[in-house]
Amino acid sequence: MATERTLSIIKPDATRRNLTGKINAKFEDAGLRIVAQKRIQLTKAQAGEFYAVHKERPFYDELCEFMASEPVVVQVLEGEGAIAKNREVMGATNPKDAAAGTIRAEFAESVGENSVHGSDAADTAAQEIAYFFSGLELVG
Ligand code: IDP
Repeated sequence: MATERTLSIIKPDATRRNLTGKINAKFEDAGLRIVAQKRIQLTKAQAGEFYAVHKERPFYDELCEFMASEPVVVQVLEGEGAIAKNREVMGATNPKDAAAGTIRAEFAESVGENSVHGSDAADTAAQEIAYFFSGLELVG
């Protein structure tokens, strides 16, 4: 399997509860390398642009408010099959459905406040990484 990069976000419910280190340990234990990382405060407009694909969904406004409510940690994870591996480590969107040991099973508070975002495919990973990071910030 090829080495890939994927975009991860540690969401406000997790940064608020000081869970960044515990979540990063899950990534590293799964063989994912954190090759770029920064803590930022999104505006609601920036959150809306990032999640534009969901703009027709009923939870869009709530999601954008939440993502702008407190700082997030945006990061690039690298590894063999990193996109699928990260989705596996994250667990299902709704923590009630997430497998034991996954980030969302252990830390998520609800289907909306579910601690992490991870890109779902190679094209979205490339777009999402470019949304937050310049080439100079990606040191490999
Ligand atoms: P994913 O994050 O597991 O890829 P998506 O379906 O792409 O899940 O949804 C994006 C984000 O939108 C979720 O992670 C969650 O924060 C939020 N979301 C999804 N479904 C709901 C819902 O039914 N109510 C509130 N927020 C939701």
